[in-house]
Amino acid sequence: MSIFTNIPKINYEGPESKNPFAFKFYDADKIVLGKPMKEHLPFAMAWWHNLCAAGTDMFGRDTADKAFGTEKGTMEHAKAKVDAGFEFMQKLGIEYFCFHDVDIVPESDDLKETNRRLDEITDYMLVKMKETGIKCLWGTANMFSNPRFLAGAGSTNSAEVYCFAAAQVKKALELTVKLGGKGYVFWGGREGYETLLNTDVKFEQENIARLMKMAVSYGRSIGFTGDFYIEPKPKEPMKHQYDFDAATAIGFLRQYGLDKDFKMNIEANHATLAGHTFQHELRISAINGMLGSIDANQGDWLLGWDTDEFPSDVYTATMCMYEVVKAGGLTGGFNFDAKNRRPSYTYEDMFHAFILGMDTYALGLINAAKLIDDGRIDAFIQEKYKSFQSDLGKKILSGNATLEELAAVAEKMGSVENPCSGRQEYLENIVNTVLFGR
Ligand code: XUL
Ligand code: CO
Repeated sequence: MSIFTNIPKINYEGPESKNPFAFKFYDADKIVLGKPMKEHLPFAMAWWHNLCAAGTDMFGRDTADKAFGTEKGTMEHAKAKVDAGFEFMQKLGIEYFCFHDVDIVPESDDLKETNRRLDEITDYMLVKMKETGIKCLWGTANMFSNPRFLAGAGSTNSAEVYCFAAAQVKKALELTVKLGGKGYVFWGGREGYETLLNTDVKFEQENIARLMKMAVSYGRSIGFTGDFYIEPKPKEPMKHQYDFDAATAIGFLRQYGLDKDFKMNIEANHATLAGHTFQHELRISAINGMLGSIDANQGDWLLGWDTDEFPSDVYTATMCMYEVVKAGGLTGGFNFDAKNRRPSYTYEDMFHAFILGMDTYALGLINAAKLIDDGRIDAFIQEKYKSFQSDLGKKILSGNATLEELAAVAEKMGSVENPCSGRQEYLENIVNTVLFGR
């Protein structure tokens, strides 16, 4: 049975089109920088926002109908979500989805029953995946919604609660392997603290690392060959979350010997909450060989929380794609961890949102390709650091110079000026010209 009966298959019609149910920029098979757009942009649907979230916030209840003709909280509803999700992805040409365990079934009071439901629903999902060719990008365990995790999952004070975290990770890994997922995500929703008065930070961080180590060893033992990801976020729900940003998470992974198995899943809105640009987080991950996957959304500069909006900011998407292309692409993909605004409550709005996100990233890719082809930004950076190509520069880069030697060079010169202007405005002009010039 079709859910989205009034909505046609979404095709590319080009920027002149006024059809709201068409892509204006995302042209899946169009070749950009040597490969089709769809290969640069493996898009994914987030099960939780698209099929579960219905608009409830701290001030009011659901506005959207995500019952899909069934009663919520039942396995019939879980199956209706699968039907709706696959129809939705097919209509948009989305090839991947991401899920938490509790997105796909109603959680029971008994773990064994929840796991049985998970087996049942993933059997059904596998049938749909075979029928449609749609794949799993990554799976994860929700270790933040259930009250047992009020003081953390890997970071909990209770050894018994820790066992439930372990059980959920174990099951979610099995499901990810069953569905052929490329990645497995840890987002530490309750892994942090409200006050140091009641928190042993060292103890908690070591226990998170232990849980991750167990996950790696179990995952590899059941045939999971993909990447594990940490998804950094500085705050919300906790006042301070341990995976504050990419640099912090990378340091943590190295400290505990997890860096060979893990990469970053960078979310745009989390970057801005950390006081960074999205591009910064991508660059820090890329230069450390840890740019894995992206949660493609955006926040609001006026609001201090995670608004999870669909991406519309073309400058940001351009700089994102600039980083991704330069890093040689992602091992993961672009997961729209984004939700419709609460007043946009219809099925049509769900499609407008994805068309917006996909077109924004297509524009980002087209623009990034233009900036790279233009070459002036790269040329400027080459020029800026060229003094390190001199004999003196090469000596410093070799790591064999001493402070005494370099101080002697400086003393001989007496004074110095930096010969190269930063030229920020010149470069920003180039970006605008490349984006908007004909
Ligand atoms: C929360 C968030 C999560 C993760 C998966 O801010 O981004 O949805 O992506 O747990
Ligand atoms: Co996310």
